[in-house]
Amino acid sequence: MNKQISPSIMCVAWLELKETIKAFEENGIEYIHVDIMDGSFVPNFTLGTDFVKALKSATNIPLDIHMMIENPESKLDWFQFGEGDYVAVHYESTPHIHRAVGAIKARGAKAMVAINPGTPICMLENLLDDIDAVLIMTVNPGFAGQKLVKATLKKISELREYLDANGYGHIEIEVDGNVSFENARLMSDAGANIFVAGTSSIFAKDGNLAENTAKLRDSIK
Ligand code: S6P
Ligand code: MG
Repeated sequence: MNKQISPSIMCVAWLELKETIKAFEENGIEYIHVDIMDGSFVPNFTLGTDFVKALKSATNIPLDIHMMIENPESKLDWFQFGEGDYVAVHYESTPHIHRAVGAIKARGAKAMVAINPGTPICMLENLLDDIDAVLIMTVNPGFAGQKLVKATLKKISELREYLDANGYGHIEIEVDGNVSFENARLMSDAGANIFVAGTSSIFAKDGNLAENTAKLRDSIK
């Protein structure tokens, strides 16, 4: 499967947003990961509807919108997205996860279901016919700059094996949280193919964006 990079835009130096988006384009970045938090499903607030709208008009890079909000199915309409974009909803965020997935697909976007480190992969079983990707959270959602929850590496390989063995080989696996250059290699070997890149890789202080992107691509090849 194609290995793709999805930088987490909440980690950007805000006053350099425009230049950073230009650098994403110059470096062939595949998605822009946009964290939406509601202060309830996760203990933080971040980006919202107007920011998504502004990003959509600033670049043709598809968005990878990570909804960390309660009952996303009732709020998806507030956000601008469509064909080519990914939208991830958390299994734990609603009793109506299947309805949320349907609402994303009805808009022509690709549906991803996210699971927290403590949620087992078996919870995805009855959603597999309807989704395009699974987002394995490799930290507890809410903040950038956290440490990898090691047990999630096993979840990636078990999920990849299960998908391939059961006719779901087309379903992509995204990983999010402490995707450092070292961890990205382990995640890639385990079967992940979309990598959310934040403070531990693409925005790391010791290199510029082009250098860090090249280093990350080398880790996941
Ligand atoms: C966390 C959020 C993530 C972070 C990303 C940051 O709740 O969903 O997308 O922004 O993980 O990357 P790093 O390398 O700082 O962990
Ligand atoms: Mg995220």
